[in-house]
Amino acid sequence: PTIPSPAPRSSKPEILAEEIIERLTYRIGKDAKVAKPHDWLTATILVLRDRIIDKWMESTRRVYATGDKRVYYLSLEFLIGRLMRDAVSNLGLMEQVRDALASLGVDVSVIAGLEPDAALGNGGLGRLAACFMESMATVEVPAYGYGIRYVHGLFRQQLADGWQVELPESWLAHGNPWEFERRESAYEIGFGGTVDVVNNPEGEPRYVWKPAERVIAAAFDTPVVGWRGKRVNTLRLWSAQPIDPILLDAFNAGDHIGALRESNKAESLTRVLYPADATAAGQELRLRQEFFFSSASLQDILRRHLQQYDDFTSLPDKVAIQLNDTHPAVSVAELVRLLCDVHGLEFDQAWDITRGTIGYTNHTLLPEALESWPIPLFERLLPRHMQIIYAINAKVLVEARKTKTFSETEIRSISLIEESGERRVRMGNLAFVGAHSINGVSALHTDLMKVTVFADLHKLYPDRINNKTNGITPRRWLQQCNPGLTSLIREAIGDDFLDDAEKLKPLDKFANDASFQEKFAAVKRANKVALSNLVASRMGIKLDPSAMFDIQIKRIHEYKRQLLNIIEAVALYDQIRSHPELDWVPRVKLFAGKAAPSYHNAKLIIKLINDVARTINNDPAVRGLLKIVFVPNYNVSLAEVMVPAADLSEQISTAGMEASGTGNMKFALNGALTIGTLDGANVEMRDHVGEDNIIIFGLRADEVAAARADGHNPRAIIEASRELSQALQAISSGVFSHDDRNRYSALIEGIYAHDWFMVAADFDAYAQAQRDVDQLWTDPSVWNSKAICNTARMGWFSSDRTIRQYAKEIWRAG
Ligand code: DL6
Repeated sequence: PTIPSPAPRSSKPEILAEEIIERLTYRIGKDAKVAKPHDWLTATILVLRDRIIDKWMESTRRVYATGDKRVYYLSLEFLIGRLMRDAVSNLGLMEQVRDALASLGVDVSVIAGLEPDAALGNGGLGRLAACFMESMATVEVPAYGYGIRYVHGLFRQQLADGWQVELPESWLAHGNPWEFERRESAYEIGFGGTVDVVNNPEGEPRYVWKPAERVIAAAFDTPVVGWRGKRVNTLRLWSAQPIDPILLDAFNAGDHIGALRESNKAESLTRVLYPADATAAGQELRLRQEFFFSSASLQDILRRHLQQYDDFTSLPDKVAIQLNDTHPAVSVAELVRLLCDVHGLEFDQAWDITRGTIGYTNHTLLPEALESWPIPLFERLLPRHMQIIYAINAKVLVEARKTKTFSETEIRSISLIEESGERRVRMGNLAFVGAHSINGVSALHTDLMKVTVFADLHKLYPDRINNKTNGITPRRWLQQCNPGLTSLIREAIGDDFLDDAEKLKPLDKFANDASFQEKFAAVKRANKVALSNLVASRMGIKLDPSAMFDIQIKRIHEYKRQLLNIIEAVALYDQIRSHPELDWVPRVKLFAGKAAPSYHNAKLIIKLINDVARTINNDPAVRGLLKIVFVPNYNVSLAEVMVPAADLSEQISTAGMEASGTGNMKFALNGALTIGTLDGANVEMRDHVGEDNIIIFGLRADEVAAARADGHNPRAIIEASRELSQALQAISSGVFSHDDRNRYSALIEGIYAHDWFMVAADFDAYAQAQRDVDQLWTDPSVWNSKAICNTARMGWFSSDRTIRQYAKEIWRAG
C-alpha cells in the first residue's frame, strides 16, 4: 500500500495554540486549567518536535536516496544546554510560538527558563561538539552524533562560604520530551573474558572473543535542526541496560538485592559524566564508558552501511568517523575487530578500511590530559583489543624501522605502548596511527602538535596533521543570546549575515558612525542590565551597569590563569586605596566556572576569588570603583546571559597551553574587547579583528618554552615588581583570609618557587595592558568603534566555516 505522509502543518499561532492544548490533554494528561509551567513547557516542546520530525524523516530519506556520505561524530561529551529556543529560532517560529503561548496565558520566557540544561560535557570540547551538531545540520552534512546519555551530567556547583560544593545534577527529573527511545536499536557490548583462536585453512586464523560480561547499549535519539530547518540530523546517545534485569535464580533463593546486582552494575556505566576536563580520568569505569559507546556506535554504523551497500570495501567512501579527542580512540581497535572477527575480513584489508574511515581531532597538549591505560587493566577488560593493538603496533614499528631514519628514542615515542615505568597503551598514538587525518583546533595548536606530542609520528606520516580552527554557532551565540544586537545589525546591513556570518563584514563601516555607536552601546547596556538583574536575584549583589563589565568565564584551571586576574585585582585594589585622587575606571570583575572536584588548587582559586571579593566589595575606601563577583553554577544558559553583557573578555591563558578556546570567539562576536595572550585561537582572532582592536600582552608560546627550559627565576621577577610583590604578600599573609591566614601560602609559594604557569612572568605586562584598557574606556567613541569592529570581523569564526573545512578536507562529504 502507499502510505501517505502527514500533511504539512501550519505555523499560525492559533494552530500552534490548538496543538499545544492537544498535547497537554492527550500526551501529558493535564487539563489546561490545572497545568503547571512544566506541563506547558513539555507540551510546547512536543509541538515543536513534531515539526522537526517531518524534516527529520525527509533528511533521512534523502541520504538513502542520494547515497551521500554519512559523517559520524563520536564524542564522550555534548554540552548542549537548552534546546527550545534553538529549535524555535531555527524553525523561524519565534513570534508564532510566543503569540500562541500568550493566547493561552503563558509567558514563553517563563517556561523557557524551566528547561534544564543538558550538561553532558565539561567545557570547550563538549560545547564544540554541540556547535558542530548544529552546524552540520545547517550546512547540510548528513551526520550523526554519537555519545552517552548520562543520567547525571556535569555537577551543579554551589558556593558554601566561598568554597565550591558539588551537587548531583538531574536533567532528566521531568523526563526529556526531545528524545525518542529506539528499542530496536540495541547492541550487546562485552567486557573481559577470553579469546579463542580457530585455525582457518583458507586464510588467517579466526579469533573468537568470549566476553565474561555483557550489557546492552540502548539508543535514545534527539533530532538536531539546522538554521532555517534545512536539515535535521540525529544525536544518538547510548544508555546501558542489563541483559537480565533480574537474576531469577538469586531472586527465587530470596536474595532480592543480589538479584539486582547485574542490573545495577550495567546501569551504573552510563550514570554519570566524569567531571574532569583536563586530566585523564584513569579509572576502570571510564575505560568501560569509552569502549561501551565506541562499540555501540560502530556496530550501528556497520549495520546501517550493510543495509544500503553490499560490503565494507565502500566504507571509506560512504562513511567518515571523526573521533572527538582520544576518548573514543579504542574505536580504532574495535573497528578492526568488528571487520575481522564479526564480518570475516582479513586483517590488512580491515586496517586499510579503518584508516580510510577514521579521523582524529586532538584538543589538548597538556601531558596530564593525554590518555593512556595500564596494560593489565586494558588486557583484562578488552583482551581481543589488546591483541589487535599489538598487531597494529608491530605494523607501524616495522614501517618506521624500514625507513632507517628513526633513532631508538624516536621509535619508542612512536610506539603504541609506553615502555618506561608501568607499561601502558597510549590512546593518542593509537588514534593517530588509526586515522588518515589528525587535526588540531587552532593554527598555533596544530603547529605545536607537530613539534611536541606527535613530533615523531608526524615525521613518519608527514601528510596527516592538519588544522581546523574551531568555531561557534552564530545562531546560539549571537542571534539567540543577543536578540537586541541581532536586530540592530539587521537594521544596519540587512539579513545576509543570518545565513553567512562572514557577511557581518559590512558592519565595519558603521564603526565610526556616532548614531550607530550610540545604539550599539544601548544594546550592550540593556544586556548588562539583564545580567545585573540575574546577579541581584541570585546573589543579592547590586551591580552598576555603567561600570566596565570585565568577565572571565570558563573551567577553573591554573593554565587559564584566573589566579593572574585576581592577583591583578588585588594590586588594583591597593592602587585605588593609595591614590584616591586618580580617576579610576569603575569595573565589575565577574568570574564563573567549575573546578574538577579533585583539583585542589582550582578549588582554592575559587575560594580566593570569593575571599578577595568579600574584602573589596565591603571596603568603603574602594567607593564602588571595583567590584568582584563569582557567579555560581556556570553553564551554557548562564553563558548566554553573560557573554552579551561583557565589555572586556579575559582570555589570558599561559601561551601554548590553551588549544583554541571558543569562549574568546563568543565574546568578541558580541562586541567585547579581548584582553589576551597570543594563545590558541586568540592569535587568529587578532589577525581577523586587527591588532588595534584587541589587547594582547605577555609571553608568546616560544618564550614560555624558553623560559621553562632556561630555568625561569620568578623570585627575581617578583622582587622587581612592587605591585606584584605587595599583592602576593597580602594574599599569602592572610589579608583576605583572617579565619585561616595560611590558606593561600602554598598556592602563592608555587609562584615564587617555579611559576609554571608564568603568572609572575606575565604580571607586569598584564597590569599594564589593563591600564591601557582603562584608557580606551575613557573615550566611549573609541571603545565602541573597536567593539563594533570585533562584531563585524568575527564571522570567520562561525562553526559553519569550520564544518565546511572538515567536510571538504577531511570527510570529503556534503
Ligand atoms: O577544541 C575545543 C576545546 C578548546 O577550545 C580548548 O582550548 C581545549 O582546552 C579543549 N580541550 C579539552 C581537553 N580535553 N581533553 N582531553 O577540553 O577543547
